[in-house]
Amino acid sequence: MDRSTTTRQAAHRAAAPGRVLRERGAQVLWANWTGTSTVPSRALYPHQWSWDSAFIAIGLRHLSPLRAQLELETLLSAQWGDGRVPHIVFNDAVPLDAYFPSPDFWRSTTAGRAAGAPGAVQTSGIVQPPVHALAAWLVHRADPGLSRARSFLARLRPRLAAWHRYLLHARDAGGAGLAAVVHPWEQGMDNSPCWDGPLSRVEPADPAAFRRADLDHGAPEDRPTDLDYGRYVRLAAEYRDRRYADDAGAGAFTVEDPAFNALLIASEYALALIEEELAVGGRELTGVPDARRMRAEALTRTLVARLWDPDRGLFLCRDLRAPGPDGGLVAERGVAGLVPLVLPALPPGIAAALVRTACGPHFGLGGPARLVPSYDLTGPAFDPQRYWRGPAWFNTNWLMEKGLRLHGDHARADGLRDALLDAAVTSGFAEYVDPYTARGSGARGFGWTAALALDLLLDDGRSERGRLVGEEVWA
Ligand code: 9WN
Repeated sequence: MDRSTTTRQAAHRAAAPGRVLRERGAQVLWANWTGTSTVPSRALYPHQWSWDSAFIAIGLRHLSPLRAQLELETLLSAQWGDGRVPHIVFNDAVPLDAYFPSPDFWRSTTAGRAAGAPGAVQTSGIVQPPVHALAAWLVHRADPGLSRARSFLARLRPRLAAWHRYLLHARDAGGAGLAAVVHPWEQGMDNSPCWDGPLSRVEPADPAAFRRADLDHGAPEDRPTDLDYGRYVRLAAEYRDRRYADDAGAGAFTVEDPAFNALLIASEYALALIEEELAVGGRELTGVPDARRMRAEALTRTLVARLWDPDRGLFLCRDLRAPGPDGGLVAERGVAGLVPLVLPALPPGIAAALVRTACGPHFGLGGPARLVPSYDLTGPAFDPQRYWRGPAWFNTNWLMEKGLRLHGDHARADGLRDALLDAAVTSGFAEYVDPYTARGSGARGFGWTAALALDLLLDDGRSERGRLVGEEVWA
């Protein structure tokens, strides 16, 4: 066999897993596409979710830039008048009992009227992490010609700006400049042990007053407990009954979270790029992008001042309802505390400390853990199977990959990327996996798992294009 034949065969072997991932990942995204957006999972989550759609658009842009644009347009067309982007946009063709809490629980068109909920579509009244400007910029970059022809960024920009304004003003419950979440579902890592303390003050709703639909599709040991659900329902019902008003001090659960705020800051940088792109040929946005970048840097300093724990070497959540004038930091190590690694203006000493923490005994990256777990491997509440109490999730690992690369740690980023691609395919695009074994749990054919694996496969950050996109957004 000549040398060129063996080289060709080796190249073929290396390309094969990529081909399988591309085909199967695309199948998941096509199967979950509804015509205007993508469901996270046909069975467990049969509507449109906010941060899922942003992550899904980031992967979808490689397969269909048009669908990726539609995904974000559909979500943002359900934005409320006060700027909030709801965490669920309901599909009225789906039966009411397919998901709980359903539209008749949230009652957005009546209870949300004062806050400007849309009349034509039903939504939830809480939010999720603001990954949308970041997604919009990456989607634009995938096909700038199509984006300009459809005025994609011009139409989205005012909505994205209003969304960030809402978070930075209406949600600044602590008065320091960071956005606070008022429900664990808002932060997206629903039953993280970080919430056990803040949630313990919430009286659970009567279990007879609601029926969980998630247990029709998910194993109870993979899902939050009934006690957690009772508290989620109580918090959401009280917010609804206050007509979704963001009166500082009203809600029993009010937390500043490092991942939520880091994603807001990353999206501020992306919005600056969007404004720069739109300013070409027009004068109305001159100076705005620079002001936005300065704000992103100032917010990074505030994040460090409010949430950095130098002893643990990671960011913590601040429970604004804990005793004390400024609440208190929650002494639990969650992956949310590592996510600020995506920020370019992080002091170098803090970025280095975050990488050490990720690779140390609590998160095990490059050691016993194949993927970064959602919670401290040595923590008292660690459970490798239960939802956000230990399993590794693909969105947080994708963010860690970006953060490692941004701070120049390409070897670790490459290792994490390869582990993520492998776990995505072998688990059947599971919602989450055991961090040690990568055995899948939760839903299969999960939207953002497929999308973000495709993104790492097709725009791996090592190509010239990947580097350019990454540097523009994150540097
Ligand atoms: C509540 C859709 C969502 C994700 C969240 C994840 C899970 C919902 C649920 O599913 O939350 O919003 O019913 O458990 O925790 O991050 O956006 O995929």
